[in-house]
Amino acid sequence: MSTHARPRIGEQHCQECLVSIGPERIREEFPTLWTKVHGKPLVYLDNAATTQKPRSVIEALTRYYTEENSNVHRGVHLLSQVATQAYESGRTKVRQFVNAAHDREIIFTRGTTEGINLVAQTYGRRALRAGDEVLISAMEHHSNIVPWQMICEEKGAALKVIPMNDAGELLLEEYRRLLTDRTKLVAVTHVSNALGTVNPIQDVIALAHGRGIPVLVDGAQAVSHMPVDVRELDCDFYAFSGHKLFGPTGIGILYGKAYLLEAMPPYQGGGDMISAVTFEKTIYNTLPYKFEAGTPHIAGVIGLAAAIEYVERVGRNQIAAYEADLLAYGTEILTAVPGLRLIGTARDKAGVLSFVLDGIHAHDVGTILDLEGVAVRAGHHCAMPVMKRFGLPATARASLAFYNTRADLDALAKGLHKVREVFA
Ligand code: 7TS
Repeated sequence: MSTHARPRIGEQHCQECLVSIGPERIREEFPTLWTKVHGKPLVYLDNAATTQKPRSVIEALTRYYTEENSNVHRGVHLLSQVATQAYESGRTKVRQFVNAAHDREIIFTRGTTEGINLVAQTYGRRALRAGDEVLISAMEHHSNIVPWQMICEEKGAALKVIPMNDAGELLLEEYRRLLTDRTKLVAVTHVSNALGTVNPIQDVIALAHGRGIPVLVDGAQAVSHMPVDVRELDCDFYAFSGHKLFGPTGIGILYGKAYLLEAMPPYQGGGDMISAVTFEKTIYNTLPYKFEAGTPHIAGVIGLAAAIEYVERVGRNQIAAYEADLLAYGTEILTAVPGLRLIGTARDKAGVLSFVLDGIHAHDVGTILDLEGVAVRAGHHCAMPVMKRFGLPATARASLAFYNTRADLDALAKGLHKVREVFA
């Protein structure tokens, strides 16, 4: 293992880290990438499920619990003030990261799933009447399907689905046709976790706004791969998870436009979300606290802030460019594996390589790759309707991050040849 005598990323090299330093240098910052599995060096290609954490994130968590642990928004004592300051500056960091206008538009949640449920249960509950419609896409993760089904069922509203083509691209003409006076909300993923498709989210938003319909974007798979600017997108809500952005699990973000969040009822009741309570009536707190009942994941916010700092030091444009090259290389070498079919061949893709091997179940592919040290996900990827659309029970999926290398993809291809040998 490295002794880390050399400077950390960003300490001396601020510009074009990936290009000037190279991914091998970056890999040194991620301790889990050095582990061995089944006696083989780990080749981690399951980044869509969760990403590994750089040392700076781990150290921020340790420092908080070692030196600063205290509850926020409560104490007059010093540690509570320190924790509150760190927590709120984490909010500012997130606000800057997505270029939101105000800190109060940044709500801390447990993750993407909770952010979407929050909007469904508050905005959705207020806005939906019998006969109304919520419009989602055919490539949504279950997190952006089930919360809408639940509230639609309760309200007698209907869930409508924008179809996609065989490459995994949304059919925008169909989308246009599905937008009607009954549509009360559009909820679409920025990047598909099962296919890698990058949706033309700006067009999706503009078309909905043309009819006065708000749009929620599921950004779980986007924020780690590309710059995201919520004001440029003009989305009404944008949800993502810290753990897919090199930060801790259990922390997520819901961005919402202030005027919408102001008008929404609270999600959960409890401490911190109130400004005054009597047995007769409660006056709710202002934004963002109205949506943050109870002691929040303080360490999670601090770790997420460190993760964002790390990603910014590497550079989001550099990450996007590097991963585009990696994806092109991966596509080329996987296509050369006999009997392999890529699922998800959109023109605009992020680092996801979903595939099936002729006559071999995805779980067998995943299990044999695991024995070779190669970690991929095999299954429906919490997107069962996507599997149904392609007539498959499951796919194997390699998903990339900026610490992956061409050597990782070579190891994957080699592993796949092994899989074929085993099943020959
Ligand atoms: N939306 C998308 C597009 C996702 O990919 C995921 C998680 C979620 C929502 C839910 O995020 P969570 O952090 O709240 O769980 N996707 C995956 C995946 O592809 N493999 O494991 C989790």
